Amino acid sequence: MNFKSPARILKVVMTHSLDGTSRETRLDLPTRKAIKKIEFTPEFMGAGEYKIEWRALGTDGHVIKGDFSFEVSG
Ligand SMILES: [Cu+2]
Repeated sequence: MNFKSPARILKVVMTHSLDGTSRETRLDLPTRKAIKKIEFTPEFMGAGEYKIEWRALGTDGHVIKGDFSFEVSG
């Protein structure tokens, strides 16, 4: 994940869905510092849909959030 300006990550949740079953995993944060780039290597759960939801605190004090999804076919 990349940010235009430094942000402090507060929370990242990965939801894995397959055949109507979903499992949420809260990812461990690699740092508590304000950063512009952060990398995660979450546990691979095989085929299905993955949704990553994140929340961060910008240097201006505003909370920013977003999400993205991808699918693994198999
Ligand atoms: Cu702001």
